[in-house]
Amino acid sequence: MVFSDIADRLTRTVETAQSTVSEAFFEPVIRLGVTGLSRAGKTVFITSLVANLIDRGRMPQLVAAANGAIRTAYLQPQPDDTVPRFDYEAHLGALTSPDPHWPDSTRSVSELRLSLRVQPTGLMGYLSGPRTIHLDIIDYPGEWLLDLALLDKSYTDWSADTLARLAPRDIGAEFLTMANAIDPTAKLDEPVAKSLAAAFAAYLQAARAAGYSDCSPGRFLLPGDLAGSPVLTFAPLAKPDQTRRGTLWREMERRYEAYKREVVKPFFRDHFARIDRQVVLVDALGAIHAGPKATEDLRRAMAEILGAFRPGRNAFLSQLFLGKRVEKILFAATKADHLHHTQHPRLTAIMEALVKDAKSRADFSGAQTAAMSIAALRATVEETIDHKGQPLDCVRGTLINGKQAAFYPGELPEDPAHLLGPAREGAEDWLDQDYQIMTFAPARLTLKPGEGPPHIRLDKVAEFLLGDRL
Ligand SMILES: Nc1nc2c(ncn2[C@@H]2O[C@H](COP(=O)(O)OP(=O)(O)OP(=O)(O)O)[C@@H](O)[C@H]2O)c(=O)[nH]1
Ligand SMILES: [Mg+2]
Repeated sequence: MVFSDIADRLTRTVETAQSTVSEAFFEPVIRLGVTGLSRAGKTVFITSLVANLIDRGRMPQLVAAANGAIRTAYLQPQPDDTVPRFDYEAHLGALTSPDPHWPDSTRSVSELRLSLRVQPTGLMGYLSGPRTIHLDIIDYPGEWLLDLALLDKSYTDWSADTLARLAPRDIGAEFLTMANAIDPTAKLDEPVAKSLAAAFAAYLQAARAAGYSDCSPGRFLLPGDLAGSPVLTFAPLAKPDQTRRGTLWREMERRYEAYKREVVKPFFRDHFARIDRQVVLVDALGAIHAGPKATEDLRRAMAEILGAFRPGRNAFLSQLFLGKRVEKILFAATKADHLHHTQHPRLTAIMEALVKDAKSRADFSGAQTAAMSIAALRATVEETIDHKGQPLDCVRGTLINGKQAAFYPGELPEDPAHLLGPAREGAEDWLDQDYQIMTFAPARLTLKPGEGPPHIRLDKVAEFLLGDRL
């Protein structure tokens, strides 16, 4: 008895040791990139996705959650020691507090590791026992992907393009007046360089606030610890006939090149090139509300962003990827809780049309893609009201001022071309519709045990992105 007991314990110890060793070597990691232009909904998305993977009661369309294959999900220290941790607890705290509010704007890279303990289904799976899969989620600004285009552009070309885009916009007037008043062939004077860069950064902020998407160089929007450094103290200037050394123009050119080398390339090398699966969040409703110009601008920004997913496009990227590729890309129109569900297919169709050109090229390089309309955190309930004797499908929620309101955003067209056509042709306003948007506060939640925050289609998102690996 005693002997077999010892033998038993011994084998068990060996087994445990073996499984620890094999786990250390074979625990698969999925690196999931989450991006989108500023205010697209990245922080809310990651927070709600993680909360709903930990408590899976609202994830029926995620097969591994519905059939019980996922046993537990828990947060762990992330593997990259120098990347800030995604502040999950603070963001979830904001959304689920008794006085719920949206989390603060983030706009730099951060990371979170969620580990899933999964019992594979089927006999073989049962015999092999549960395994651990790590999901490393990386949140980074979409504006940083727009910066990829800079790598192909000289300072001369970038300046010409940027000035051409800025000129017809009212918000560009102040910077243009300043840029036209200075002499680019004069000797560099640091205060002049500084005030030009500040005026250019102010223009980019104003462009972002006005709903424009082409707000690159990305670090000008939120410079973090690069604020005030030479890599961020440049602005576009038309090329003069003479570009002697030591002149303002030459120094701006040098700093532009330094930005590419010291800021853009390290991001693509250290973060982007390691991503396996990607979500691109798009505030399509916000752009439609801002008007045809903002919608066309969003379409163009999407095309540029998606260029980053075709490594062949750029010699620097091809070298980084070395044949590896992003396996799946999901384009998600966020904040779909502003619409009654009857309009969701229309929003999805617009999303698909927005990324159509770029999407087919990404498909070509082998990535699987999909488009969906989602809400990471559902802040409304649906309601049909009587409007002049006709039923009107609305949503109801709490406004930021605490008042309740029923809201009708307008009817999206069945054919996306009815929006994207006029946008492409440069229309000033939408012809037959006015689209509204409202900022609802997150709803006050009373969650049952095992339930994550309410959402729209986050389970389908998770199934698309992770289902095949669980
Ligand atoms: N109704 C609704 N609003 C949302 C949802 N997700 C995001 N929002 C709104 O969009 C805003 C921006 O969301 P964030 O998640 O902070 O967006 P972000 O992309 O992280 O923004 P930055 O960090 O500034 O780049 C929030 O403050 C909310 O007002 C959603 O699912 N439903
Ligand atoms: Mg954020």
